[in-house]
Amino acid sequence: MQHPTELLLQMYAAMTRIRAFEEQIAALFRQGRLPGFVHLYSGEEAVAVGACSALRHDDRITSTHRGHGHLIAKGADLDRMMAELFGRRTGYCKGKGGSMHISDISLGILGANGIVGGGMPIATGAGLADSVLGRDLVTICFFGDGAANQGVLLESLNLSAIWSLPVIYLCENNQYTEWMRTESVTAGRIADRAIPFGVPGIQVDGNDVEAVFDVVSGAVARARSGGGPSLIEAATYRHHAHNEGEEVFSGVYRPKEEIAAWKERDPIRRLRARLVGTDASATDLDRLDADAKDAVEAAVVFAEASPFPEPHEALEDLFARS
Ligand SMILES: Cc1ncc(C[n+]2csc(CCOP(=O)(O)OP(=O)(O)O)c2C)c(N)n1
Ligand SMILES: [Mg+2]
Repeated sequence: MQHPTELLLQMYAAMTRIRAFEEQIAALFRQGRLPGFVHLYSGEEAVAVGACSALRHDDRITSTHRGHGHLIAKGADLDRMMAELFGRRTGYCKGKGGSMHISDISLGILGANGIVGGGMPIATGAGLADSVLGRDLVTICFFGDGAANQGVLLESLNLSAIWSLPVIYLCENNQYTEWMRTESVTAGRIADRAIPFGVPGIQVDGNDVEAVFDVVSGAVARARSGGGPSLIEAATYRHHAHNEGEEVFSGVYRPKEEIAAWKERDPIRRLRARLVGTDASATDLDRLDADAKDAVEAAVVFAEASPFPEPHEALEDLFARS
């Protein structure tokens, strides 16, 4: 489908923001300036951005341990994200949650999640609440190929199917579950796990932001109009390690040629090539690249200038209150 240049530029801007954020995090991690674990999303940007561009502002997402891209695509504040990664009080969780616990309910972000598959029941519950309360909201549940092997996916698909819940289960198949090739731990096609439930199961090129946008838009329209859930499997690839610093213990487990071949299909380069030649110029795109870098650098300045939480705050905000 043909998309207006304005939409493509918005998607390009969001994808470059994610890339700039992740590459900055990688550099900070190498310099020993970041406490805690990070799982980076570079290479997979087309999935988060294509999907979130098909949502309304008040729609919802659940995210994963590799969540920065989802959060940025849904509009999360870079300063508060960066401050959280630096463990500062101005962060999303007041510096006490780190990368895998960022959420922003006002933006419909129901949370990154360190539990593999943990977003599935949350998304299903959100869909149930929206359905019971008659709200026309849609929830996208992002998860990985490894998470597709959690039994809760089948429980979630079952409940969403019988109750026609407005939930889209979006699997990011990045070809690896930690340090194992997906085929070595996963039988059959992940999209086919929808079949027994009578739910549409669709595969899409996850490095093509327009294809993701189209497929997710169809699923959103279906969900919003009462047609029920969908399962989408997006093929993609991470440019970085499973977690930064893995080389200390992981050994080499991905062939160099494979990494190079996927980098050739870099989703941002592909969109850039597609955009140059429309009424957008290379200068417009360079400006968006520069804006993304500036925003990320400003976020680092903000984070480093922010205070750490006080010791007496350590036990505050640990449990949700109704
Ligand atoms: C319930 C649970 N089991 C195991 C882990 C350890 N773990 C963290 S990430 C991961 C692999 C996830 O693979 P996938 O779902 O494909 O996501 P990707 O890292 O490739 O984005 C595992 C097993 C965990 N965090 N939670
Ligand atoms: Mg994976």
